[in-house]
Amino acid sequence: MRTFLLLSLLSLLLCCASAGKGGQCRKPIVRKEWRSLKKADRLQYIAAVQCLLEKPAVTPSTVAPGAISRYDDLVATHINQTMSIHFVGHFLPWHRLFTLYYEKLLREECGYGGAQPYWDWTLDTPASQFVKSPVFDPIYGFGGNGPLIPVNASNNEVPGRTGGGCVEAGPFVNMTVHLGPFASLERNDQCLKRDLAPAYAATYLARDKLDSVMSQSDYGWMARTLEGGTAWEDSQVHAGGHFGVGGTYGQMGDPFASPSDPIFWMHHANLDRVWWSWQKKDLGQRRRDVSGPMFLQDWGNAQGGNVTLAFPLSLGYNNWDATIADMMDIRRLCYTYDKLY
Ligand SMILES: *[C@@H]1O[C@H](CO)[C@@H](O)[C@H](O)[C@H]1NC(C)=O
Ligand SMILES: *[C@@H]1O[C@H](CO)[C@@H](O)[C@H](O)[C@H]1NC(C)=O
Ligand SMILES: *[C@@H]1O[C@H](CO)[C@@H](O)[C@H](O)[C@H]1NC(C)=O
Ligand SMILES: *[C@@H]1O[C@H](CO)[C@@H](O)[C@H](O)[C@H]1NC(C)=O
Ligand SMILES: [Cu+2]
Repeated sequence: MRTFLLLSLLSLLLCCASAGKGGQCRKPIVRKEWRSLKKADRLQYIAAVQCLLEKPAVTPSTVAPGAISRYDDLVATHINQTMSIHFVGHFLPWHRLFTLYYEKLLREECGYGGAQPYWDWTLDTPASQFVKSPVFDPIYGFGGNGPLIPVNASNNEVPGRTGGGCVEAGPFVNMTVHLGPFASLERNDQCLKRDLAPAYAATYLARDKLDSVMSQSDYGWMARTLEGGTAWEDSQVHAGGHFGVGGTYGQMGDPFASPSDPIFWMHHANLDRVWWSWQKKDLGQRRRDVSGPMFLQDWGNAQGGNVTLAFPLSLGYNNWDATIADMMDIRRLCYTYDKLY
């Protein structure tokens, strides 16, 4: 008991020395749903994203020739770690850190005054509502679909996909994506593509899917239910947002380069809100509950054990590392959500 106390005290001290990732928080910033933001705030957020797209990268071009902008630093980090941050116990903590860092960059390097917004996709189902989501608005949103590109037999067809070409409207029509597809870190200039799949999205982003995540009693199964499996029919809310927006050809459907689409952060902020909503139902217990494999889909722990609170999380060249323990309580990270599930 005494050792435990000493250790928690020590970790508290450590946390407070590393600016921004913990310590005293007088006034947490409040993450809100996109459509509930004032229009001027939505435009300010989009402007900050565009600012990040223009700032120079910190990642050395020798390791990632395609990392041109400060925004690309994050895409490169995600690409580089894709095989070790998905289908593992630290999937949610790593993405909590990743989204927190993005929010920090928008605020500290691009003058954004608010918090990272989230996209509550349950508000955009059934399928007939999906494309009308305020998130896809061409002025006060991220723009919508690309034109329909027939599927190439060598590609995996997302059921009910409707686009696949370069986004046709909105603030990111002229965005140049430098990285991807997939694991490549080479420079490969492309447009931003979307391939909306409304029926798929509506199935996997619906309230019943969310409820099955929320009703799990331990972290391991909650996280696994949220992330789903690797086949379309095993999809869950995480896949629903990625393939519902990215389909077959959009960056959101690329497990490696998905952060290339600025909608990524809206989706992951909402997944983070799902986790925090779940934690808040029994915070005493759930701010310490973590499990699941250290290695990709190693559910039987054949390659290694489960993660623990001490497990390290890294954002690579962004030089902003943490442990799972640091990510367990958002009150220490100085943000909150206006509403919980
Ligand atoms: C990718 O990860 C490896 C191993 O951690 C590291 O050596 C390399 O510098 C990383 N590259 C990028 C672009 O982050
Ligand atoms: C199908 O896609 C592959 C890989 O993207 C490409 O090499 C090939 O040329 C495409 N084939 C057709 C018929 O478009
Ligand atoms: C995109 O580029 C075209 C051609 O340069 C320009 O006419 C258009 O205004 C640009 N759109 C946006 C949203 O920046
Ligand atoms: C590893 O985590 C899973 C949940 O993902 C859990 O069911 C299992 O009991 C854990 N294994 C051990 C040895 O704690
Ligand atoms: Cu990811």
